[in-house]
Amino acid sequence: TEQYEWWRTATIYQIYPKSFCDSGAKGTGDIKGIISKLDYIKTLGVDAIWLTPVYESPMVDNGYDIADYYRINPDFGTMEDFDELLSQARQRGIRIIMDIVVNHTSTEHAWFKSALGDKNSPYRDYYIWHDPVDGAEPTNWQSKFGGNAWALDEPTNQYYLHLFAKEQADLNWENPKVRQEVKDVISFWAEKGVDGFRLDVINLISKQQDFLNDDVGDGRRFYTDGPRVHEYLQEISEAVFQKYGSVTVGEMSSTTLEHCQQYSAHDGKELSMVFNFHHLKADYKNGDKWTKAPFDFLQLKSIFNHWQQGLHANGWGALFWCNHDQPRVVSRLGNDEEYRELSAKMLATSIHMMQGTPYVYQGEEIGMTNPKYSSIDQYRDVESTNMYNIMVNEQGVSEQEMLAILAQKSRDNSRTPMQWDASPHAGFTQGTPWLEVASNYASLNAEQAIEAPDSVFHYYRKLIRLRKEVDVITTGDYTDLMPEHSQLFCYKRQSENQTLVCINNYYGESVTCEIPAEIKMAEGDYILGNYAGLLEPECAQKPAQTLTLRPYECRVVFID
Ligand code: TEU
Repeated sequence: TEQYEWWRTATIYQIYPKSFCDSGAKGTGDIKGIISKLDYIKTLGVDAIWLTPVYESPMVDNGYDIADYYRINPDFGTMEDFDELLSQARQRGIRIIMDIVVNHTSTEHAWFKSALGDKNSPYRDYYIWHDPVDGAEPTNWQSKFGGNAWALDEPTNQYYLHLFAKEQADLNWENPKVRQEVKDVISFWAEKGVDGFRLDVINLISKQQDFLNDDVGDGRRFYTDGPRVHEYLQEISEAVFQKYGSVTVGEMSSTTLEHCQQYSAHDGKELSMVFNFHHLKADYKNGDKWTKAPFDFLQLKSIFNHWQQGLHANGWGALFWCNHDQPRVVSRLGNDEEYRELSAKMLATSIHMMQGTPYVYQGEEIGMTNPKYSSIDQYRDVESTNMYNIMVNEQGVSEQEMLAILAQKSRDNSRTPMQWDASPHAGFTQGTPWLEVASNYASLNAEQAIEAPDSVFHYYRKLIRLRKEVDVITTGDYTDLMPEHSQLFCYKRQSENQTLVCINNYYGESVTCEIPAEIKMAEGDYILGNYAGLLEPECAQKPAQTLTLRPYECRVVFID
């Protein structure tokens, strides 16, 4: 509906506060640090900031374990700091989107502390408890962070469910009191003037109530896109999101297109848009994250095709490569050395010309890389350290092999401190950073990127601006022109009065291709490219029968 339209031409910037900017010498970022960088964010040209959790939390999972939804974690600052952030952002025309984690709470939350060990607690039924089966866990479901998903409460001899760490207990959404608490929490932040919400693993909130063993999988089929999830979302949306006009993005774990069409339908009854992760599994071996594998390029394209076509006119998706759970895309699908800048620009182009709302994760806009850690002591993430223990100590994977896997797959790859300048610790903190800065910061940092007119940073500014200027990027339909090509990703966007082609070489070797009949370029029709000179009149050559794309080259062009 009309009032929501702003986010269809918007780009959203994700901040992971712990690693963004420390206003002092704590070694961890804070809200004051974010405020000091608002002008930088404004220069980039984004419309909104998605702030990952800043609530009171023991930080077992860096804030995704919330202990109090109504308080700011003192490590990040105070409620006054937060209000100042809201107002400073608003003065610059930047909206704020908060992260809401309501599939689970921290086991340090007052509700859980009351529920634990006491079957008569008024909060017992806020969580999911089951008796042992044959003296052991009620089901064989696996935690996303490794191990069984149930933990024992000895005094009552019942287990509680935790789909993530054992310090993150799943809430019982069957209980209407829980749903009321969720509405109260979100209303509190909406009342403050927050513009929208990112809903953490929101498609996992409704569990099948028979709690069966999973004979063929890890249990996810019993709670992913579960039986009452759409009903719950409609209930929250009607009570809060629609009332406040909030923009919402749901994080959907292992979801399907059909469900996402419903979550993000244009009637606005559930959410504005969805994150799905299928395209980020193109480098999993047999669906397993904890492997080392090259990415499957044809599969990657076919996943994009499926989602771009499926959500066109029937929903709305977020466009992204990076977040705080994913390795850096330039290290993952591009080349983080010789072709770092070219491949960073190409990868950005190939999703920013699609339909949806792009998300840029802090540091992505300067082409930050994985840090290439070589020792387990450098990692902090609960998932990484759990998986290290399980795979090395229980499954006999060699330490060297596991370190190689972590260097590719660990979530800490994207959580290294933001590289601001060439001063010690990349200008992130006056103290010792909580997680080691990547060693390339002297030559890869925001200060340099701002100074260099052809940097990745200025290229992202162009992409963000183009989305606002070129209608077809927001409205056009989508066709893959070369689905079988093993090196090029070339797609067309078409609306009633504009047609645009985006062609990307995903590899470090040049490639010459026949120009598809659809591409009839006139002189000067290029609107974007990552090699110098393409947009100069003398270089905007009318192509002949063939087109040669250099390593990681991309071009965007209007066609007749
Ligand atoms: O992540 C949900 C999720 O399932 C993944 O992205 C997960 O981190 C990945 O599959 C691990 O391999 C969200 C948050 O983004 C993440 O940071 C939290 O740890 C998680 O929920 C629990 O709240």
